[in-house]
Amino acid sequence: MEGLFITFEGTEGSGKSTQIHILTNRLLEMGREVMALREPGGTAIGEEIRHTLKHSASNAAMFPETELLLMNASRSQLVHEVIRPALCKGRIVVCDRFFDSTIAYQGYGREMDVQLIERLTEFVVGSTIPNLTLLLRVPLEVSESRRLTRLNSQPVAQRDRLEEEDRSFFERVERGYDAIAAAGGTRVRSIDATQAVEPVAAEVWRWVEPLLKVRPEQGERAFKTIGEYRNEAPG
Ligand code: ATM
Repeated sequence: MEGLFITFEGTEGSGKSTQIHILTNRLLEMGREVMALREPGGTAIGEEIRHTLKHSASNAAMFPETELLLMNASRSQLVHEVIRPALCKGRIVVCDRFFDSTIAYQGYGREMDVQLIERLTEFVVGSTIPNLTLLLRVPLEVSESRRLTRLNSQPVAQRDRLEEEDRSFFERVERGYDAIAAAGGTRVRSIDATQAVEPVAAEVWRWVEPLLKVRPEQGERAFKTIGEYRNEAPG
């Protein structure tokens, strides 16, 4: 039995958490087995990495390369420990951010080599690729005001290194999401998240519902087994 893998993407203030909450509750009410995860994080190891990336007292010295590798270290743990086993059991996995965030934030935001990031992603996730990615779009001004409000109200101990970046960084992240929307084919669906919560939830459901109907019998398999990789490996 194969599960369904759905990711949410977008900048601060796009309402991802609210929409993930609404969607997972709806699926649970239908009697589906659902797991809601987040990146970076989602495992004990991943949550420690998340703390290092975002809140640790010494993280101001972090280099972009370190950031890229830590994002992927957290992802590797999540894929192997949680996502693949859950999909194998036929569960629905809903994840707040996945590899598209690395393209947007490290590729475009940090201006790192996108092709290198794609190769690294392939190494880390293999063919554990989301069946559907919902990209919630809000203008830069909306995410900026949400981010600045949070920054100014947070105790110093809870400061978030990534949210301290300047406007030009987040402008580049937006351009990254534009590129992901343009290149993502039918996997990536952009939703205007400036609308009220309910219309956005209805649009989310419009994309999710048809995938529920074709699963598990007719759906594409989300990933290969380790054994299949070994069989394909040269030599
Ligand atoms: P949230 O869980 O609050 O979205 O924070 C995660 C942060 O990590 C978010 N930062 N901001 N601003 C996006 C960032 N991030 C990356 O830079 N690369 C990644 O690959 C992922 C998964 C997240």
